[in-house]
Amino acid sequence: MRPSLSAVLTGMVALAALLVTAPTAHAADPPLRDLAAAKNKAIGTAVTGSKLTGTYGEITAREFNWLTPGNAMKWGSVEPTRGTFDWTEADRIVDFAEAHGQDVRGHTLVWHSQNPNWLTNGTWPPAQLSQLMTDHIALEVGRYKGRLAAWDVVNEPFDEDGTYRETLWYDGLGADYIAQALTAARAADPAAKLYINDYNVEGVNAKSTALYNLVRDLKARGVPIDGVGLQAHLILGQVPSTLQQNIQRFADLGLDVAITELDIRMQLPATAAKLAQQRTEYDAVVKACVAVTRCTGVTVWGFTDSDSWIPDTFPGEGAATPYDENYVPKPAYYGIATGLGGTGTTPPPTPNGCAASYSVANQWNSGFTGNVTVRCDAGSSLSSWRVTWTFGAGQQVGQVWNASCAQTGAAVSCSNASWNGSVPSGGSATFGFNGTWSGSNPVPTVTLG
Ligand code: 9MR
Repeated sequence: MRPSLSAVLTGMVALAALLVTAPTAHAADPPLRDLAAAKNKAIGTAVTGSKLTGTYGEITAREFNWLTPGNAMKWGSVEPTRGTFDWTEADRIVDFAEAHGQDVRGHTLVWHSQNPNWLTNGTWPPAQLSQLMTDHIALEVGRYKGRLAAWDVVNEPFDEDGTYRETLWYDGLGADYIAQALTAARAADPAAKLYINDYNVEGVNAKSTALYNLVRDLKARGVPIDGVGLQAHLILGQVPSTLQQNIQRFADLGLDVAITELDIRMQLPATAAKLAQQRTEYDAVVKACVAVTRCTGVTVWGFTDSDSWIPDTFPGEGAATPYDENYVPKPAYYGIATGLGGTGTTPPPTPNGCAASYSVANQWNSGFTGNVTVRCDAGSSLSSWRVTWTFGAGQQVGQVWNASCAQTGAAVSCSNASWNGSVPSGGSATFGFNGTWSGSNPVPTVTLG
């Protein structure tokens, strides 16, 4: 019997769908640090020393070849009381890095912020201020002599218009504090690369041109300066188009350039479209560095949204880093991988083989749609699952699909539906719900149990 026309068409559509969705074979990507090493680049992250255990420690060790202490080496952290030092956190980070074959970027010696009160509130004649600064540098750089690859010696010396920022240092010592600090750092550790680090200097603009003129003049005068740090605290949709050109002009001065504090923040909720755009932008920033030989690498300012400064500083914004609060890699992670020459198709291992992640897919006046995905690595699987979390701001789960959920107070517990309890090796299951919120709608930490 001849098949009917409609049966033929149905068959053709099914075949076409098969051709389109058939999985393509991709070479697996190694961890980011291996991709970076193959390009002779650094891939770094800011870290909190006290968190370097468990999953946080595993990811830090596996994915990164450079670490920057986010706060641990700042003056206010190491000498909270004059003459009384606390090196615990800083030592922990340096020890961890050495144990895992990672370089450390010291951050930071001379800054206007996060200084101890005794220093900020004191009245210091210029000679004494200069002595305090150079003694501090000699002590801290000397303590880690031979162990740190680079130092952000001076942090954020400029205002947006390219004039010097009026700080304790500038007001007391004039612009010469910068040369004094660099000279003291070189004396304390001749092997460490010395940087000036600032933000909003990623593109060509008044501030980056002031930085350019400064380092050019320092070099001409023989003041020790090895590189500039472009912090790169960026906003989604606003990656400067002149980034690579700007990196190149510093490189052409004979200086190294590092992207030192990359994050790309967005208005919450983080929708799939925004996260996809963020992936493209992470890829573009990394590629701009890879394209310039003297760009040494890229450091992200915290690798997980649970360890990012953004939500506290910019209420309503966040999702700025490559991993979510549950240590599940976001599209941005794959953007870094492709930026470093990887395929961007290989999920990195998940802690314990399987994990759950939560995202707000959509949000309006008083409602939102949440999505939760349970994912297993190759070699791990589940026959049933339960995901729990605690809402932080009075949110309430309403209609649920592809799971059944119960909420008691702030505590939510969701179990698989009859048809999606089994998560195969390398596979995933997703469920969703509509909820209500008011005031704020923070993403909770979810647990797979
Ligand atoms: O990540 C740091 C955060 O934990 C601190 O609260 C904050 C205080 O200013 O400093 C953050 O790190 C800054 C870095 O040292 C210099 N560039 C800007 C970073 C974000 O503020």
